[in-house]
Amino acid sequence: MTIPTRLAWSRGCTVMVLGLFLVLLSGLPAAGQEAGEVIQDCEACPVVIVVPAGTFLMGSPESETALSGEGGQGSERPQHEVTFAAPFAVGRYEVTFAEWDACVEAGGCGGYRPGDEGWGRGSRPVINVDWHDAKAYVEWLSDHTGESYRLLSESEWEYVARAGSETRWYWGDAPSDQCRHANGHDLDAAAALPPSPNPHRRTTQCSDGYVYTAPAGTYEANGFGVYDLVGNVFEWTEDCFRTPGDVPVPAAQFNVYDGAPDDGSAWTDGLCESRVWRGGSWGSTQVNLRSAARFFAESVTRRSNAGFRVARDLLGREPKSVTLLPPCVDHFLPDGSSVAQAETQFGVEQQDSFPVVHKRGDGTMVEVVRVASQPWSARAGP
Ligand SMILES: [Ca+2]
Ligand SMILES: [Ca+2]
Repeated sequence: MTIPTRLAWSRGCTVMVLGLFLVLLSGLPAAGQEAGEVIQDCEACPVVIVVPAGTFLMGSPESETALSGEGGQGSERPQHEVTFAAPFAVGRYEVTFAEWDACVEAGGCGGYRPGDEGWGRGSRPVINVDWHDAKAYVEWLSDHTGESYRLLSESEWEYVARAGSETRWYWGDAPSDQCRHANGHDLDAAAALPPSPNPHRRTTQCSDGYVYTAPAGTYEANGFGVYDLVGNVFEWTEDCFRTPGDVPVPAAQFNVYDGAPDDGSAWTDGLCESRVWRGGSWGSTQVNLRSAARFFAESVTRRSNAGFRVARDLLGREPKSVTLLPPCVDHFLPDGSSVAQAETQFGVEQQDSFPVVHKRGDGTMVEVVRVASQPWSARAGP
């Protein structure tokens, strides 16, 4: 069902309850949103695909990074379980230039038109966007569609990338399979680009056909039906980069994931001047295309090897802010009452406000929060 987005209550406790059924229905995914379902909210919008709820092991074992001679080492440990209680949707592809340019043409994204380095726009992933640019895009997309778009949390990114796999790469443990699945630093890139001063840098012995960015979806999808997670462009995530004590020390010495969220949420109390990049890029060698590999960059960094991917919630938007009003336990409408009945009985006005409704019945309190121009969210308590 559709919850009206423009309805607002007049004020505080003078106004009361919609039916419990409204609350419960607003907290559930819309019918038919099953894992694997593909959604596109507008012609110029990114295509997203629903990934299932589940639990996975985030990070890498010591045996994995010990082989590499480079890479994240302690920044990927300890391995820890993360559980996603509900399905969510994720961009099947990195956000493309066409999608970005649609935002600009519609007056969003700060009017910023990032350069394409002469590699082409259209279906190529957008590049030269920093974290704030990426945030501006998902904010515009949310406003444009009425849906809740955002960046992925870092754990969501790795959960989606692994798609149930526990191997170094999501296609297995054989690096030579890279070129079927990802645009990385391949033989073509090794021939075209200056040699790296890094002695550990090893070119994968295959050709993927692209030195720089490849059009979205050029390679095989992973187990969740998502493309280009690793390679092509690094992908900004919501998470702040974190080191013990927030001191930028060599990550190899620490279990950086100690204290990380286990519910799939973003970790945002670290060094928030820097945000986490995931997935490696067209310039990354095989070790940096591993599912567990982590990177970070200052949030104002615009690079030709970094873009982003969107996530879309299925449960309605999170409130941007909440103003709690005193609990109201009377002036109920019966369960199942309509919005129109509430309007009539309580003189609801068409204005933005921040109502909170408490309903106490059968020992259960349900708190309904609505923020201006946002759909409902609900929490049930004892
Ligand atoms: Ca390549
Ligand atoms: Ca990527």
